[in-house]
Amino acid sequence: MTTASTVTEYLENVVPLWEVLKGLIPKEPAKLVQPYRWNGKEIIARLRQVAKEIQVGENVERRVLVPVNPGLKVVGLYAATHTIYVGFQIVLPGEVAGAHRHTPFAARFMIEGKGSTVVDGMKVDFEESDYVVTPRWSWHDHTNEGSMPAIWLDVLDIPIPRMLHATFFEDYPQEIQPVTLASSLNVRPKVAPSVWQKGETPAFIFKGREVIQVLKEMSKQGTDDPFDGIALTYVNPHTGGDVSSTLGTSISLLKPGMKTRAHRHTMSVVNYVVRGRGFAIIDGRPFPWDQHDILVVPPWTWHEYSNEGNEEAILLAITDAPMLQRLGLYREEVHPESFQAR
Ligand code: GTQ
Repeated sequence: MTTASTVTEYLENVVPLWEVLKGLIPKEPAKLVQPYRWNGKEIIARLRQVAKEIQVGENVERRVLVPVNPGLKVVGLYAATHTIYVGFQIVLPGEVAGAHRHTPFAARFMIEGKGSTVVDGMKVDFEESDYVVTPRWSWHDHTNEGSMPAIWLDVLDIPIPRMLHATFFEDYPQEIQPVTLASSLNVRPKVAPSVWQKGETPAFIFKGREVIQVLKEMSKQGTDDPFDGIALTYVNPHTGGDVSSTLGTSISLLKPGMKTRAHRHTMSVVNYVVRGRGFAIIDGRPFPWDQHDILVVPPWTWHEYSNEGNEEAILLAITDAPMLQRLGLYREEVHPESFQAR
């Protein structure tokens, strides 16, 4: 048999295509990412302990515990999926997480307490269930002026600039930035500070209270999506588009007893359970979930959700749909049996 080593024995760094084509272009996506669930309560409990032992400072840029997909360990990628990074961050009252900037895009969903982040001079205060978007390459530092620890979920597209060899990072010359922009500017959907820079919009925030209120109103009207329950997508108020060029975010409500239909898509999904408990079936495997848990749906993997509790369940969903759509690589498929199952 002819092997790569004989055909190209004397040619360094050359392969015969016919021996590698099936691996290069498989019939369906070859996936490293595994379906997985992390126990959020456990991670948060550990984070609280760690906060007593480890100070934020020069050697600890950010105090964050990072869910790592077991399938990505082999490639040394510390992220939940091949495109989406999430992390549980804690900032204690009076603490400062110093200013820096990086090409990965970031957003933060507050789990508990109150915090502030200054993004390119704009101070954004955020509290439980608020979602703050920090565009790429914008200076940001975090503080906690409250009396309780602030715990939030960081969402970054770290793997994407990494894959594209476009990762840059820079420390701000001082520990924190001066506040130069009124924070109220970023919550009005129709006006933006006239300082669009670097092709990115300023920071913006979604108030959890308002978003959850809309979900509840929709739930009364019965406008359910068969795959996502009652779902809302976060929209960049300055552009009307996705929250970033790579990652999108939506939030959905599942009524008690509600069960979604199975489907699959090329986007991967990281869910954060805002409240409630339920059950997911991902790739035929059962994944019970509870408040604060993180769930991963790998690309092109059948999945469905059900609410097993007596209360409404609310799930935040981070996806890489905006990137796949921009690249013309978004696909989805409904499971053939998912309609008969009802
Ligand atoms: O808060 O700036 O979870 O730079 C990872 C990298 C948080 C942050 C993370 C970061 C940050």
